[in-house]
Amino acid sequence: MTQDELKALVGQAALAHVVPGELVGVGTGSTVNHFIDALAGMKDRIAGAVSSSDASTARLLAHGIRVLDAAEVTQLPVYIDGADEIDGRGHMVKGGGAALTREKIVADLAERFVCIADASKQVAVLGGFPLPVEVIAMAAPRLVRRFAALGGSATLRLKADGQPLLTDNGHPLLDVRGLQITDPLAMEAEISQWPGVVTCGIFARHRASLCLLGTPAGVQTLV
Ligand code: ABF
Repeated sequence: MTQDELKALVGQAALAHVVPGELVGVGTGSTVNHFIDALAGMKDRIAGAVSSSDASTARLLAHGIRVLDAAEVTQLPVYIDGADEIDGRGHMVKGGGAALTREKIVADLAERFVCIADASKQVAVLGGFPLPVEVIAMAAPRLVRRFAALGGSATLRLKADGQPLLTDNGHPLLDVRGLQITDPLAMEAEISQWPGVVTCGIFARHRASLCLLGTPAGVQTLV
C-alpha cells in the first residue's frame, strides 16, 4: 500500500471515534483531509466541526459540514488530527503543516485526542523531524540562540519565493533540527515559557489518548 492509502485507511477508521450528535475537533494535513472526506458521509449525524486551520475549514465547508469557531465552544468530546512524529506514549511533534497553534488550542478543548498517522510517523525518540515553533518575529534571533544552547539548529521556515512563511495567525515559524527530545513534557514546558514563543510543536501535555496507525497489515492502535 502507498503512504497515501495508509492515510486514507486511518482517516476512515477515525469515524468510529466521532460521537454522533456532538461536535468534532478537526486537525490539519493530508491524513486529516482523508478524515474530512470520510466525515462527509456522516455529516447529518454530527452537530458540526471545530477546525484548526483555514485549509481544513474550507474543506469542511465544501462538504457542507457546519464549522463553528473555537471561541464559541466550551468543550469537545474528541479532537482528531495527524502528527509528524509520535512515540510509544502518544507524545507528538506537530506543525509541519504550520497549523500547530490552532491545533493545540482545539486539542485543549477536547476530552480525547485521537491521532491518525501512517506507520512512518512512529518513532522511538522524538526529534528526527525538525521541531516547528511558531514565534513572534522580533524574538526570532534570540530564540535561535536559545535553541543552539540546547544543541538545536533553528532556521526560519521560508516559502518557495524565499520570503518567511507566515501562519494563519500571521507569525513566522522556526524549524529546529538536531534535538533529541527524550523528555517531551519537560522540553515542551521549557520552550513554551521563553518570551516570544507562541507555540512549541511538542504535544506532550496534549498527547494522544489513542493513535490509529496505518500499516500494510491494517490499522493498529498505539497508546
Ligand atoms: C498536522 O498535519 C500536523 O501537525 C502535522 O504537521 C501534519 C501531519 O501531516 P500529514 O497528515 O500531511 O502527514 O496534523
